[in-house]
Amino acid sequence: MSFDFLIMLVKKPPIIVVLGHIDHGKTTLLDYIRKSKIALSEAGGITQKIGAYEIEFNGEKMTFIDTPGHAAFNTLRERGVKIADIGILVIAADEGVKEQTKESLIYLKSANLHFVVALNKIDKKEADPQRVISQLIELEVIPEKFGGQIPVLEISAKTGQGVDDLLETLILLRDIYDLKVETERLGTGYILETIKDPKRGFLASAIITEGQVKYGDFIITLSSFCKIKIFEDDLGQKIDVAFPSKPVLIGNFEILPNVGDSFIVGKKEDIEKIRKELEEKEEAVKRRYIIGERKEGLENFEGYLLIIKADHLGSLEALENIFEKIAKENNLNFKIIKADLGQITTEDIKLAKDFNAILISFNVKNPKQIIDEIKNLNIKFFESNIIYKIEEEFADFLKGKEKEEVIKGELEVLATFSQTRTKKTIGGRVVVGSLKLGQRVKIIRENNIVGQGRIISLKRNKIPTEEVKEGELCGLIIETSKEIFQGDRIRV
Ligand SMILES: Nc1nc2c(ncn2[C@@H]2O[C@H](COP(=O)(O)OP(=O)(O)O)[C@@H](O)[C@H]2O)c(=O)[nH]1
Ligand SMILES: [Mg+2]
Repeated sequence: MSFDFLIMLVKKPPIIVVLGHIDHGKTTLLDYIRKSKIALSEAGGITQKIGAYEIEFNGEKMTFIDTPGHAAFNTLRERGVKIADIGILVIAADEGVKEQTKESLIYLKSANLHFVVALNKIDKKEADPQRVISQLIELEVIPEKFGGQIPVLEISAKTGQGVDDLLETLILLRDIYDLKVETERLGTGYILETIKDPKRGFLASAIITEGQVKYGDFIITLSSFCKIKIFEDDLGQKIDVAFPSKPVLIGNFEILPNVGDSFIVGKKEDIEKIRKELEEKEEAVKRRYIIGERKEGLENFEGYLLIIKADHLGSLEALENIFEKIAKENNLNFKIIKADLGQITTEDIKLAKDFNAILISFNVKNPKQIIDEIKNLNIKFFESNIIYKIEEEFADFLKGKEKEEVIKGELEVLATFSQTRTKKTIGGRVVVGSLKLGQRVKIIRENNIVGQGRIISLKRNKIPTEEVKEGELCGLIIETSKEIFQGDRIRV
């Protein structure tokens, strides 16, 4: 039984986010859709980049989040906020599943986001969609054709092949999952990007998520407010009113708001009250993921107690999902007795000791004294920086398989030369063992592993060689996306 007629829910133009591995074609796809689906001549405007854009396809509107590297999207995600309704996971059909593909999948699943897979670059002769589909099935992403839930489409962001089918699928998903929104109420939304313009003052782009926002409205965020005197769409055209999912440019802010802030339309005299409301909204998001110390009811618990510390709310959410999955698949019992943000504290260590819990640290750098204390007290400690590897690493950890790492070779970086996105040219001296061409290496900075890569070129006295030994100087190219600095260690 639906009460739509009481609160006037209407179909929501879906907000779409494009995710996937670098160079698999996210930007090309966003550009293609923008160029081919915005009737510029009709609008008479010039697209302005405001972090998101709106298109109309078969009479249906939809909004694509479009910031470079999705900076605003990531900020929102780190704060545990979800604005996207549907994800497009772009995978280059010639390269297949890569690290960031797996990361994106973990995010899509933990955020419970509906998504489609776009097998891109289908125009290339190396494209092998069947192979990618097998990889997906291995990752438990089951395409519709194989009885699963996930639409998988072949596209070319370059030629546009399959893009209309993709857009149709997005609308279909909106309808299947019945995404609706309330419009007859005061507007709310999120700040995407902020702009300081010498002529127009403090501006921000935003997405409306509920209700409506009108020219002249007063909007309030936690850190700023604005009587709207500039109100434009992504084509730079003046608008009077904006409904949910619409990306807009808002001007006349008192000071620049923060990216990721939510806003509410209100009255100036209600600022204090509304800010309290906004604070409570943020608190509520936090409370969903942060678990204070839970020491009750553990007497008869059989299984592993976990204490999780992570870099941000988005990670906590993903971790809680991952541990749930590990527990289910391996018939294990986990209970999280604390989940919080930041470094490990002495309180965390005490809690771990008192309850013999496993202390888990994700993507935070802990002070040396803390690590020493953990070792001294023999606390069970699991650390990781790579979300998609946790499942495997944690399984190994539990099996006690963590063998002491044997260092076969290590080089001290004495100089860095050209650094492209994927290749770093460096020079250095071998300080332990030897390094060989083709070996996989870890990049170590201040005793922490900060990245991985492979030696794809090795030269001694400018002459290519297979191996360099302790004490020798050499030049090498490491295939890695990580930047390498003088003083880093390259470890085999
Ligand atoms: N042949 C072909 N090349 C593509 C296609 N989509 C993207 N590319 C190319 O792949 C490279 C990376 O694309 P880009 O959109 O920057 O990837 P992003 O890092 O995911 O944003 C660029 O050189 C694109 O021209 C496609 O469908 N076919
Ligand atoms: Mg890009």
